[in-house]
Amino acid sequence: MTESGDETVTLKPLDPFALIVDFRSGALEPHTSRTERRVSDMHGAYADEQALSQLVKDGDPLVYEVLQYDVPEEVGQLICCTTVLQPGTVGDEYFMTKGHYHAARDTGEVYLGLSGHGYLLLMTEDGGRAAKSMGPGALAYVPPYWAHRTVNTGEEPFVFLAVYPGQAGHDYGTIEKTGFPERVLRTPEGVVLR
Ligand code: M6P
Ligand code: ZN
Repeated sequence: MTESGDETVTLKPLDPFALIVDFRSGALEPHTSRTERRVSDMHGAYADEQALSQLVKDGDPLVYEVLQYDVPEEVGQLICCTTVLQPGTVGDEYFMTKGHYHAARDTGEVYLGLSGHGYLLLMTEDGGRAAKSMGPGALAYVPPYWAHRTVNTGEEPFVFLAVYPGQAGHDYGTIEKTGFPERVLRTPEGVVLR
């Protein structure tokens, strides 16, 4: 227990741990949670809602999964997880994560590319925007206040590690309303950000 002024912060004891990350597959062992998102979980995210409905009818493929060894969602903790984003498109738009702001806006995040290729799209509520190319070894910094979404532009799974503060939380609602300024499209000329 630590005391600072009037505030008392209690951290639950947590033993040190070491996990094994398979850079190619994104497997994290052991993990205590696995979140999967299928095409049917992505309504509203892609421009081509008709293509999305067709994909749902055709078997509702997996878009991505997040593997995590859970720690308390508290100040002082760091959450570590791997994301495995499958290759594919909805219409001409590459598979991507939902994307989120942190509920606690003043928290950042670090992404490390492990395998495959894609983009990290970022934006702020006051009009900031950025896109970072991601591949094996790319270390991307998401500053506080920046929403973030990843996109797989390759032919194999795009796998990355994320580390972020325990209290961050996920705000998906704001993205559902505003979307991201850029869409990442498969075109005959190659990958286009539009
Ligand atoms: C990264 C982290 C996670 C996030 C995941 C999938 O691993 O940022 O916090 O859950 O990507 O992204 P989203 O939650 O936007 O679907
Ligand atoms: Zn985040």
